[in-house]
Amino acid sequence: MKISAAILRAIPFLFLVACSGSKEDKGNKLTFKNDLEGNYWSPSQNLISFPQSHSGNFVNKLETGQAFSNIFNIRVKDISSKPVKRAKVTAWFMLTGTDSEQNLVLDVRDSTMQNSFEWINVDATDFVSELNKWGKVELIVDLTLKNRNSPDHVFRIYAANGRKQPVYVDDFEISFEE
Ligand SMILES: [Ca+2]
Repeated sequence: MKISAAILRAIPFLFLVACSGSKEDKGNKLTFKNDLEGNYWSPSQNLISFPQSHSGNFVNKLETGQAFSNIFNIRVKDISSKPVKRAKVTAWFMLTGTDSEQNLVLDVRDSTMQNSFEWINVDATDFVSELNKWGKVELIVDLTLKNRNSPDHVFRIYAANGRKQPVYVDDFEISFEE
């Protein structure tokens, strides 16, 4: 499902942030996690306390006008000095109705972050069939295609919903393989 151009234009300019959350080096796999218990990565106003959180007390609540989760920006050359070949992004989603567009996104941006080369998404409904229950959503991207892993590119990773029925998101995990 495509997110509307208006929403894409509404993405605020975001500075590269130092990675918060954990970075574990497991051989050739580099992993970044965010359980949203703090306002890690590019902070989001859509971080809320939620009794049915997937972890801890906090989640992102995404709906019209509050479309974006906390956002992870990383320059490709800051991931590894070796070429990164594959990204695996997972997050937990809870859907509350049918009027929502629940995307998990890896946006390949230029070095200034102003321009998107490629917007790669997965629709959470491919993974989550029941409303009001948590389901794990997975986006796997081959970074060797289309020059995605050029060292100066920036990967921007987030969840979004620009429609009126709320989507809850928790527990991001991003792994890059060399
Ligand atoms: Ca949480």
